[in-house]
Amino acid sequence: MATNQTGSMGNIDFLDCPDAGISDAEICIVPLPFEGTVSYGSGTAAGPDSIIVASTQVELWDDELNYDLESLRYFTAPAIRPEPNEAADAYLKRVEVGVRELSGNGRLVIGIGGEHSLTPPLVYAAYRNNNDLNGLTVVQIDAHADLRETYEGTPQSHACATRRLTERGARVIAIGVRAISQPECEYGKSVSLVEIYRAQALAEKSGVEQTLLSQLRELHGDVYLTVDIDGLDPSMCPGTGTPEPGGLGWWQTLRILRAILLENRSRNLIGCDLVETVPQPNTQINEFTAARLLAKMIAYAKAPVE
Ligand SMILES: [Mn+2]
Repeated sequence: MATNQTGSMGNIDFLDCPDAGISDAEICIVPLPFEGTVSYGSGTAAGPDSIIVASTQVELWDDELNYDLESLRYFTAPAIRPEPNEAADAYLKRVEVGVRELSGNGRLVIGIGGEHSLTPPLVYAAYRNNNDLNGLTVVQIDAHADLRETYEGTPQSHACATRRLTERGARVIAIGVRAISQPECEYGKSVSLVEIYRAQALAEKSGVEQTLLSQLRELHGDVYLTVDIDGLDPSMCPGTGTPEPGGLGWWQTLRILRAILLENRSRNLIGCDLVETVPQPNTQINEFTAARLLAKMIAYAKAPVE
C-alpha cells in the first residue's frame, strides 16, 4: 500500500468517498496513531490506518435509515503522528491544536485512535472553553471508567482520560463499564458529575437499558461522544488493549448510539471519537467492526429525522 512522506495513507479516503477538502467537508476524520501510555496489549497505533482501509469495504447505503452515506462530504485529515521520543503531553497538546484548526463551520470532527488518552485533547479542541468544561456532557462507551488519578506514573494515561474531564467540570455518562477499581468507584460517588451504567446491570436488570436510553434522548446542551471499542463485547473486536468479557452487544450498542445521535437532535454534538482498536494478523474483524460502527455513528448523527 502506497504511503506518502508523512507515513499516512494519503491516497485512501474514508468510506472510499471523494475527498471534499476541509472547507467543504461536513465530516472530518482525524487519524491519531498514538499508543504512548498503553499498559498491556499494544498496537493501537496501527488502528487508524487499518480502520480507514476497512471503511472502504463498508456498505454506504444505511438500510435501517434509508440513508445514503455517500450524500455527505468527507475530508480525511493527514494523520497527526507522534515524533520519535516525543513526550506524551507534547504530542497530546499538538493533537489539541491540530484538531482545533480542523473544527468549525458546523463540521463533525471524528478522532480515530489510538489510545483513550486522546479524548481529553479532542474535547479541549472541540469545546469553547477548554479549561472549564462546565455544561458539557461526555457520553462514554467503555469497559473501564478511566477515572484513575494517575496510572503507571502518568496523569495522561488512557486509564485517566475521564478523570481529566471531570476535573474540569464535565459531566460523564459511562456505559458498559465492567472493570473499575475501588478508588475509581469512590471518586465516582464523591463527585456528582459521574454516572455509570455497568455492563452487568444493562444485561441483567430489567429496565436499566430503558432508563439509559430515555436519559440519552433527553440530554440537552453540548455533548461529546467517546467510544472505546472495548465497551463492546470482545467477540466482535478482540483486538484491543484490554479485552474484557461481557461487553455490550452490537444491536444494544446501536440502540445507545441511536438514542443519543438520531433520537435526540436537541443536543449539540461537539465531536466524537473511536479509540483502542488494535488490528490482528489473519483477521479483519477488529478494524471492520470499528469502521462499521463509525458509519453507523455518522448515519445516526446526519440522517434526516422524519
Ligand atoms: Mn477507555
